[in-house]
Amino acid sequence: MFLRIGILCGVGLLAAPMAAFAQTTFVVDGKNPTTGGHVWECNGVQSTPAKVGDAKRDLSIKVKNNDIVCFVVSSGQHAVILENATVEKDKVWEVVASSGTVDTELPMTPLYAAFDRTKARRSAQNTGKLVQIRIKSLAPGMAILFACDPHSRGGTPVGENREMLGAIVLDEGKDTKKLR
Ligand SMILES: [Cu+2]
Repeated sequence: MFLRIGILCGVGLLAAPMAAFAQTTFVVDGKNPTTGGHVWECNGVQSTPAKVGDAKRDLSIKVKNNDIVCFVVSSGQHAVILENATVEKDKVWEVVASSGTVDTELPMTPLYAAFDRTKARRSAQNTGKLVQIRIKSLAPGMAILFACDPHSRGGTPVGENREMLGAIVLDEGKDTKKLR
């Protein structure tokens, strides 16, 4: 009897990805690796030092519209910064209800001078589950830039060669809406 239930569950799992409006959840994990430093990691890929405001980043997460990006912290303390939050929120992406917030302005200190303070907003939390966003209308060539408070601030010059910078870009190969 238990075996039969197992088989039925298996069939259900196989059928799910075939749904017309399949939705994938990407977990972006803030952590302090044992090798040192601080990273965001998604599907085994870790962020490497990059430039605030520049979309050229090794951690480039390919999503399709309707997917969920879930920012969490498994070690250390890291708040996610959405670098262009005020212009993207509710247009390019939206916060999943009751999943957290990304409304906090960055501190008015020179450490954050590389960010556009009129656009950048950070999550309320810096440990555990931070916030989830649903991708609404990401277009080819666009990038949702994200960073960490505090590990993306500072630098010499400020904003250069910073840790925990990533991008969310459109997976054009998977976005069936674009192919039709
Ligand atoms: Cu961090």
